Amino acid sequence: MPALAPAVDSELAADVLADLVRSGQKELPSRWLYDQLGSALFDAITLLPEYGLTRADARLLKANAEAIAAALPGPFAIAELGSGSGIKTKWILEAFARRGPTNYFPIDVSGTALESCSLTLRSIPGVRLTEVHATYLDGLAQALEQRSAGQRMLVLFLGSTIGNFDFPAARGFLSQLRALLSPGDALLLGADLVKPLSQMLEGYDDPTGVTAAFNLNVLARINRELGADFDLRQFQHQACFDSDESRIEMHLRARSAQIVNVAAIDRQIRFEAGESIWTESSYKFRRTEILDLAQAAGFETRAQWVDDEWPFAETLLTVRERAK
Ligand code: AVJ
Repeated sequence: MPALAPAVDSELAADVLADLVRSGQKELPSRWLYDQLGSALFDAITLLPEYGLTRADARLLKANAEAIAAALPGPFAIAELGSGSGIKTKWILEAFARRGPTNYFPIDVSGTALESCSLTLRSIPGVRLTEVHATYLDGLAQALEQRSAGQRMLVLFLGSTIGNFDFPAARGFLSQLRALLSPGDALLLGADLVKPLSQMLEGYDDPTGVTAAFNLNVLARINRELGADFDLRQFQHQACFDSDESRIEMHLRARSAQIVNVAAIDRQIRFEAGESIWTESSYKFRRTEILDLAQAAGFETRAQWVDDEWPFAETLLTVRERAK
């Protein structure tokens, strides 16, 4: 057994090697933002007055839970991609559980996230909760195996997580999801909409600096988990909107030229002054784009609800019957 290999999260190490140690635009996949501290900082973001996304999502689910349940008659199991804090899901589960016993499968790669979601949701009368510790599509496949005969599946993909994918990836992901489902199964998709530029920028660069901390924490995580020596004070959080791509980008910009050592992979990362690491994309949709995306992936639109205060859409989709 090789004694010298340090214990590292090899996936993070692999991404740092592939996306940071290179010339051209440096990048990090946005999923690395969510360690325990990152997840706590994201929860704080959802409380910021400038970040209305999560509240809009919750308002829409609360106001339309009954309509969603009514649109999907018969016995349904519910699977949620990314278990979240669970609060938003409460309204949906209550609406379905009023009709009959409801199996609920929260799916997450984070054990901590699953635990906190369970705490919030397992006491709802009529809900049977089964944690699924897996990636989204693997977890959905597991949940589908566990549902009882005659039950259909409602998949929840809330909070505009779909916005982290670029369009081809989003279409690809929804097509794979669709391929796991059967006619009559449904998807409730939450997606943030295009809004005035200043509102979008404030939402991702708030004056209290919570989003900056959320972003910078990914460097602290690399320090903690890969023994790197990033000096966080030498990096600046930035958010910008690319209107051609219709996405907010978060970057960490080097305030000076510097060299960072990453012990676990025995590499150095060189930064020019002003060079950035691109850490996240948040696509902002038009209502019709969501419908086109869903259609391309083989879903049929049943309803769409948009919040009055903060442009955000909840779209209810079902799997089309195949034309024979
Ligand atoms: C959880 C991916 C929906 O893109 O708005 C919040 C993450 N990043 N502030 C988003 C996030 C910066 C969030 N999503």
